[in-house]
Order: sequence, then C-alpha cells, then structure tokens
Amino acid sequence: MKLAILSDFHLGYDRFREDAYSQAEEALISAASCADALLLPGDLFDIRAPKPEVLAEAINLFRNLSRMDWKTRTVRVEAEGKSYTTVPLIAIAGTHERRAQRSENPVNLLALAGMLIDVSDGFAVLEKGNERVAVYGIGGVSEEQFADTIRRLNPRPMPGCFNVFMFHQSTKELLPFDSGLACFDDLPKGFDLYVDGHIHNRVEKKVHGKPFLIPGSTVLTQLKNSEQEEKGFYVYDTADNSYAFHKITSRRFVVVKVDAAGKEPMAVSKDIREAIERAIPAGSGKPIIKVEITGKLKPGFKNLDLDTSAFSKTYKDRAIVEVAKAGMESVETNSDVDALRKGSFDNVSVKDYGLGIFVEKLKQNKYDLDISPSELFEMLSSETSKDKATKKVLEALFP
Ligand SMILES: [Mn+2]
Repeated sequence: MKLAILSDFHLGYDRFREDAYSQAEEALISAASCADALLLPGDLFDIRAPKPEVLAEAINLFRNLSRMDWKTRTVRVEAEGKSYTTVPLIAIAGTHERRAQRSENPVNLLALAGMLIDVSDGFAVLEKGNERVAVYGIGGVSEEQFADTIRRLNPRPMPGCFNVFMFHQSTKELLPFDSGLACFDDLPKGFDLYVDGHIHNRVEKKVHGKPFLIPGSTVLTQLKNSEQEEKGFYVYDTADNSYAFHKITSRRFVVVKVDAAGKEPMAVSKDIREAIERAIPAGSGKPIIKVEITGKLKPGFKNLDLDTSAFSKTYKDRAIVEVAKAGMESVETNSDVDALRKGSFDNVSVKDYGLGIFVEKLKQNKYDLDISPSELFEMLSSETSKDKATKKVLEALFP
C-alpha cells in the first residue's frame, strides 16, 4: 500500500492565508493521485476555532477527496469519536487544534462530516485487497504530557498488519536544547513506521530501527532558516519499505545575511538593498526574504541608527521582506539609556529599539511559537490587532 504523509497545512494562517490554501490543495490532489491512503499528522488548521470561511476552505479541499473512488477502505476504527466514512483519509489533531478533552476541534468536525477519519488517541485499520495497514494516532498534547499519554494509552501494533504510529510532537533528538521533551525511546515499540508532524521542516530518522518521517509543513510559517527547503509530502510504499519526497509548488523563502561589522548605517542599508535585489528572482512570484544582520557597527554608531523599518514597504510589490536585527552585537551603553529616558533620540526609531529588546526577551524565554517575533511586535504595537495578538499567544501557550 502506498501511504502519503502530509502535514501542517495551517489552513487560515493569517499572514500567508492564500499560500496555506493553495499549497495544501496542490499537496492533497497530488498525493491522492499517487497514493492508496493519506496520513495527516495534525495542524491541518492554524487555530482551534477557525472562522467559517476557513472551515469552508477545508470542506472544499476534503469534499472532493472524500468522494473519490478509493480502492482502499477503512474497515475498523476505535478512537474517541465515531467514524462516519470508510475513506482512507486518516488524521489526528495537532497542537494548534487541540481542545480540552471531549470538546470538538476542527479536525474532529471534518470527521463528523464524514470527510476523513480522526484517529486521535485510537486507531484505524485500512484494507486494500488482502493487505492491511493499522494506523495508531495520538493527537498533539503539551510536550510534558506526551510521555505520560503514551504510557496511559499504551499503543500496540496490530497482528497481521503493517503498523504505523502517528503523532504530533517534538522530541529531544529533534530539539536537543529543549528540556522536558520525550525522546525516541519513549515511543511505543513494534511499529513498522513512525510518522510525525509539528516540525515544519523535513526529517528522516530511525526509531527502534524503523523509519521515522516528518514531511514538514506545506506552508511557510516560522521563517526559520531550516524552512528554506522546498515543501511537499512523503509517499511510503509498504511493498518494499521505500519512500520518496514529492515536491509541491511553494512560495520561495530565502534567508540572506548582511554583515554590519565596522560599517556606517548608510553603508549597511546599501548592502541590505543589494542583498534583497540579488534574492529576488527574475519573472517568478514574490519570494519571502529574511535579511539577518550580524556584527557590530562602526564605533560611534548604535544599532538603532540603522533604521530598517522602510524595507518591507519599499519592496512590497516584488517581495515580502523581513529584516532581523537580533543577531547584531549590541553597542548600547548607559548613556544611551539616559538618552532614551530623556527622549533625546531625535529622529531615531524608538520602535526599532523596542523591537530589539522584545526579541532578546523572547529568546531568553525560549520563544517558539508560529508567529515570528517581529510580526508579534507589529501586532502588539497596533491598537487594532493588540487583542488578537494576545489571544493568539495565550492559545499557543495554553493549549
Ligand atoms: Mn504546525
């Protein structure tokens, strides 16, 4: 049986809403044309309670898929909710969708509508001819609960089946500097394939001697350097235990670095413009360009003398530009703090100064949410989106 593994569509993701939809659509159509079953390890939606417009997008995507003439059928389901279809579209809720136990989440709503099967905290058995595949799923939980959840549910492989364990978490092996994560050894033994979501870049490893695959998200959300690779999905063939990555058309994301060491702000601005120009390809769609500035400015200049606030506007027709100054060495001194207190910074952007402090604080607190620090800063500094930003952060922190 050919199992397509697609993850983290983040439908409704505010910043790149159209990308989220069109890239999920391409991945789903392409996967359905070449695989016998689709495995979806969570974060199909960006938030727990999406707007009706976003639910409509998801229904549009899954209605056609669920009506296809699938040769593979789901013959048995034991999970939290009842199942209302036999189509081989098997999903779990991710951390972005997870609600308190026993209340509905948007993945579960698609299952109630009979468009897919939600195997969160349960399993499904798929059948094609005389081959059977069992998929055991654990929906996304907060990291410290994961090892306990495995112990409580005690997932076991099903005799006579090819067994898949599907979940939506980070592990120590993937994020070594993060404490409190479960490790590969905590994952249940005896499965033939381990499928994970949550991490937005592609990962291929081994767990208990078997393949462990993360396809990464189909849309860019975190603007991490590791997200520059092309987006897509895996197809795993149980006949010979081989797998391949299938690329989709996705918006290009480029990280460029500009070294400010020993330079005057004007010279750095010129370098930034040149770096952006080089990163914009001729004739293709608008890329997302993240400019990372490092180094210490020429003595006598401060980081906030380098005003980067205009770049995203200047290039808005040709690229989506984000400038990150967090990697610059700080040259601020006590006299600067005095100056700030007196408000004597003249025309220098206090906002940039604030952004620097904000990013630093987030770093110290191991900030790892899907909203980029500068985007969050923008949202918090605007009266109209302040409440929305606070809500988003609270939802991410207390799933
Ligand atoms: Mn995600």
